[in-house]
Amino acid sequence: MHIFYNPDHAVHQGKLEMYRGRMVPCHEVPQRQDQVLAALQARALGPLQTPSRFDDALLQRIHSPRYMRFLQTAWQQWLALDPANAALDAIPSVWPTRGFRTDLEPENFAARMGLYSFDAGTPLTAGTWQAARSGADCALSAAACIANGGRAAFALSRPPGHHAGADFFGGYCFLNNAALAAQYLRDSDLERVAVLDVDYHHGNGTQAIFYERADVFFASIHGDPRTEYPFFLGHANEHGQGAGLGFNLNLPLPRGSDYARWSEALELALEAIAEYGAQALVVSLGVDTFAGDPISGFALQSQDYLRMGERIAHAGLPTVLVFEGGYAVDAVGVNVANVLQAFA
Ligand code: SP5
Ligand code: ZN
Repeated sequence: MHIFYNPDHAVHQGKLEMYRGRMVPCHEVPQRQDQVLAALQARALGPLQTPSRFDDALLQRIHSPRYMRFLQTAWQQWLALDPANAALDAIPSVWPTRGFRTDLEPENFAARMGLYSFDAGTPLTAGTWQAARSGADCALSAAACIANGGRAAFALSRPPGHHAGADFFGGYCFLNNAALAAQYLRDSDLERVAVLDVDYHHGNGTQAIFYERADVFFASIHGDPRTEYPFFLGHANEHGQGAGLGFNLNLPLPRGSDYARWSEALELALEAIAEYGAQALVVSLGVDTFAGDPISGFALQSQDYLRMGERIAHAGLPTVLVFEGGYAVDAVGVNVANVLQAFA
């Protein structure tokens, strides 16, 4: 297993996120990645590799130029409002909902924050761009490794990516690492790529990016959006659109689901991926399905991640795994290492 990580991930360290009328400490903390790194090193799962630097043009295969320009310059704009903002994070508070225009980029900074986001739980910090950029480089490095004939590579990147769309951030995500990896594989010789999203939360960003495409199949197992974040996407009747019709599979499950229930959905997802004839697989590997996760509602145990890894490996595809959620800091390392160890 080739493992790529971005050592500078900790420059993105949000302070507070909005929850029920209060600002509460961020769940998506640097310690998450440190824990996974320590667990992987303890088990000697493979060499740790520093990611290569990829061209902006590769990021723009997924993300819009104006969104990337915004992310890159947002912190400077935030400071330009008031130098005292250096002590605070930037958080959106106003959004263009139905009937508003999104074709024009407002001049006002708060308005631009809203144009390019969908929640108030994702602070933008001084280091956000640097960390997201180097995290994307991890995913692209892992994809390049597979495109060059590797069997499996893990992108241990922070911040996560699967909620980020072509031109919006949210759900602790800024650049869609899994989508970037899938696109990189497509731009190599591989004609059909599948993304399997096992994070507790529906990968709305990844789904939206590939929704009208037949060359990337998206399958996701997640908490039912009728009760679970991100609420507004991830239902079972979303099958894709236009050329993409039939290439999107959502498997929402009720809160409380354990591995017996969860693994039935995994069988369905892997059957669909096999039937599609995928030539490579990208796994959005969130471990917030863990029973002890502080913000999620499934009941998987640490041992279950061994079975998960074994079953995904059994698909027999060249695979890029990308780190997503998982907020039980004390268990996140063991759970991710279990998936990777059993996979290998
Ligand atoms: C990548 C990923 O897993 N993103 C998840 C984003 C979820 N954001 C909303 C979480 C709501 C948290 N509620 C706090 C409960 C505090 N006890
Ligand atoms: Zn999640």
